[in-house]
Amino acid sequence: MTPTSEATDRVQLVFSLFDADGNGYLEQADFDLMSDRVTAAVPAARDAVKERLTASFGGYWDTLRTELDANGDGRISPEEFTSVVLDPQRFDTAVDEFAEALAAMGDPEGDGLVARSEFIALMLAIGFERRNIETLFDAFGPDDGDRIRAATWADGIRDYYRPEKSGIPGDHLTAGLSG
Ligand SMILES: [Ca+2]
Ligand SMILES: [Ca+2]
Repeated sequence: MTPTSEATDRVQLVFSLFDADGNGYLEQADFDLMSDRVTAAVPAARDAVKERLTASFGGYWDTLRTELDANGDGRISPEEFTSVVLDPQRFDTAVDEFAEALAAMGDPEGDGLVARSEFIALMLAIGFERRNIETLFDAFGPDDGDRIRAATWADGIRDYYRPEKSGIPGDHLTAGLSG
């Protein structure tokens, strides 16, 4: 399958953000940094929800290392990472758990809804641009109380990684980026 250019842009953005220490490779340390940052973004979230998100970051990293580290140096280069969009089913389980765990962090009351403030806090912690985060939230169709369904967000995260998709809400996150 040839990924859409939008899918390639989305995945390149993920690489640049998940390279939390900016050394050009994905490593365990990046996921530890990212995990600490994102779980701190919603202090009201229950410990079990934070622990689930921490575990999902760990599972995500384990999957990347197992599936993508072609040269076995314990880190993922940008070239190795491009396989994410070429063979997405290998990552479905990790992405699915990450999507559910992140959306749950945005719903500290457990009512199935995510308020704009929590959504922005979590997405800023991951490293997305604030303007694009706001546009994405609007694209998810917030209700009169300015909340979206947690399930809508989780679906949006899964779509973000789909190589065949273009014109999805998640494409707002790559707006204004070059390359
Ligand atoms: Ca790194
Ligand atoms: Ca490698």
